[in-house]
Amino acid sequence: ASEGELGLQSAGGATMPWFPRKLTDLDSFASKVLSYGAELDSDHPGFTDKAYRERRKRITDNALAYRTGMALPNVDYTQDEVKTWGLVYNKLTDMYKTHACREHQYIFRLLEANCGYSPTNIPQQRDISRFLKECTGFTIRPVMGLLSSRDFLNALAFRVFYGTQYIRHHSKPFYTPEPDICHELLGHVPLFADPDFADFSQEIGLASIGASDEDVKRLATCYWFTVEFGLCKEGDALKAYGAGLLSSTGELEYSLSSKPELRPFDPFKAAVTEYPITEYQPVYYVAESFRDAKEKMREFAATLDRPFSVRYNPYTESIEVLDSK
Ligand code: HBI
Ligand code: FE
Repeated sequence: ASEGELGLQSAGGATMPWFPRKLTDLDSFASKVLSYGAELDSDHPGFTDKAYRERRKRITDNALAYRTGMALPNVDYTQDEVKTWGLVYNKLTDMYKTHACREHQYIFRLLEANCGYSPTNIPQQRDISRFLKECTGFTIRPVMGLLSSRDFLNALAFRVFYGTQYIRHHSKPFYTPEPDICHELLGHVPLFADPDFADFSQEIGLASIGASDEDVKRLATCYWFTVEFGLCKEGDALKAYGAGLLSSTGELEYSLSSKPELRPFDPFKAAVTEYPITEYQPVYYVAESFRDAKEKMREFAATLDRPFSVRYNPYTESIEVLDSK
């Protein structure tokens, strides 16, 4: 097998995992989905619903056809889809007042004013991406489903977020085993408009570029305990900023109850903490602030085993490799 087939490339005599160098290199990722991809696994509520599967396929075909520079595909959501969205939207936005961090609450109002966020309308990626670009330079692009940790994190180095465009099955409006628009648009999108959070996310992304499989796993675990399930301090109070919490009525309530164990965010510790993926988290990490989390993440990234360092050049929209650390 050639190096290309093995996903390796060489530079300066060293072999490193392949990684995207320019924005258009991300085009190939949309079709590289893991389990809940083209075919749904059997524990998915939509597994036996033929109409749901066909609908989902039509939406993911958009992602398959999308290329950098094209207009982002709009989806004409059905009344039933909007109804599911409305149920989730109303219940979550009610809880945000007391449970969401102030950044999320502040940006959520901007999304209502600028991007069509409302209980009776599902916002479109095109409007969201334009908004995020103006706030922090982040953009969103469509994806067919779950990507590998490496592909997903590598895109964050470019300030690119892969978002699904389909919605969970209507039979279980408050449950989904995979990301869907409720998770992406209500949970993730608001924080990518916050400058410190955007920096933090890109920091994880840059560290993942050309990293070993072990280091990608450590970074994905940090991502899990922050971007997905992070809590943060707000004076004496605790608030949620993780998208997995902000898109789950049940876990959002639970995470701020006295039940789970709380630990101060430390990427060296978080990176090697075991976690369940099908039940509520027994442990949450609490960040002092996004800026503090970013600085800690940078210190952690500097200790990872990589014979080169990288930076993102926003003018050329490409990754530059710097030979020595
Ligand atoms: N893929 N499409 C998509 N969306 C995610 O949120 C996502 C992913 N792949 C991996 C992942 N998240 C994380 O659990 C970490 O492994 C990075
Ligand atoms: Fe997510």
